[in-house]
Amino acid sequence: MTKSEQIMELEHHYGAHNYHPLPVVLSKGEGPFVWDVEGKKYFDFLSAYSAVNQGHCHPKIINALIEQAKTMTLTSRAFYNDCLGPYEKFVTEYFGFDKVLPMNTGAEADETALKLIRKWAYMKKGIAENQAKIIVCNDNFHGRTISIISMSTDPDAYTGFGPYTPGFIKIPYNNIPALESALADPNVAGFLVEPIQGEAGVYVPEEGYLKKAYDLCKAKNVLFVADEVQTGIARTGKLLACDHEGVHPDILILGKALSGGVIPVSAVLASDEIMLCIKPGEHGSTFGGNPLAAKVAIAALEVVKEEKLAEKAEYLGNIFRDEIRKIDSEMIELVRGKGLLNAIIIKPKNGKEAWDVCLKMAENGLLAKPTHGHIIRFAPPLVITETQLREAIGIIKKSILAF
Ligand code: IF1
Repeated sequence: MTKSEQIMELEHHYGAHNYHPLPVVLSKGEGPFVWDVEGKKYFDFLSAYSAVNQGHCHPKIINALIEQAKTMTLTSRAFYNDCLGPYEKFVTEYFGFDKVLPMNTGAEADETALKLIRKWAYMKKGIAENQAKIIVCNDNFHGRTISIISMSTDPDAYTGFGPYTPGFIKIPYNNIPALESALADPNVAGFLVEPIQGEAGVYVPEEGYLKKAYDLCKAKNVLFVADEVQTGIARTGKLLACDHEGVHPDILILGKALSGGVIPVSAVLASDEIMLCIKPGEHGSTFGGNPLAAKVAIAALEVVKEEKLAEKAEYLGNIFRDEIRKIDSEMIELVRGKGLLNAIIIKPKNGKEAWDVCLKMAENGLLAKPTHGHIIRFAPPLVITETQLREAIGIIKKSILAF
């Protein structure tokens, strides 16, 4: 057996089978590249689902991690530490909010947002206890916890995990009339939405959808809550995907690239009016806001500005979509996206489909993964150069035309 096969066998034998990875065993990452255990080099066009926007092992972020790791890694929130306050100031000023509640994973941040919406509903909006409702969109993805999958319309995400958390109203995405009628319910406290639906296959709503949705929520005293775990941190060509429409969400949910993919760091940002609804002892997390996370997140966010990653994503994303659309193949049904969050909808040909295209691209030195069978998401680290991007596009073209 090759070393890759040996390692895949270990995972198969000793690990839960909750994923079906491409048969590639990675061992090194640097910038837009990863290498497998046999030493083969690939362009990483998944970026760990947009967690590695700053590139694998960015020196500035790794150095921040190493320096802090030698000093103090975790205090818990039972005590103060000298990293959290400065980070809280930095990140709230960076995104323009009064306060931040630091957590670790995206799902934890989404759950925190759900709790904040409900607390605010009872303490500020005056909705009767336990009656608060939250509007979510069909085909959403916000994480894997029980309450989050209770919002899901994807049978793979919720089947067999019931009973489900009540209090969610599901409406079609990118559908203003549906939102308008759902907002008629006086017990609605919040609207939780992804500015672009990543898992659904990079579903970009029509221009103006977010702004109209925001305005309708404000007119009904309903919180507009943006889950930017995947679309945030420069991925779509702006610091936040909401910035494309000048929408400042009432609650902002961040994760993934908030740490540059170095360690789990997530955050919920909001105004004092909303955030102070949670009192001491009503929410928390052992690792939330730990010194390592604080230092790593500051470095990761500084890299975004210093290297102008949002501007790069905007410029390179246009090149990507233009060039892919020029490929003359009936397998390419549609190319869509914003910045460097893009997807190709693949039409099966002679029984070959998205998975086969991904295997062929891997053979040719580029890693990407299908979502929902026929859609391939392309999300390289935002540090990729134009030359490297054009080389990667060549690999995608060669791979698709091979069928
Ligand atoms: C998996 C998907 C992407 C997210 C948004 C919250 C979370 C995610 C918009 C939760 C996480 C990850 C989870 C990972 C694969 C990946 C994913 F395919 F599952 F949906 F990116 F599209 N909000 N997305 O995208 O953050 O708790 O994972 O830190 O679960 O397979 P997390």
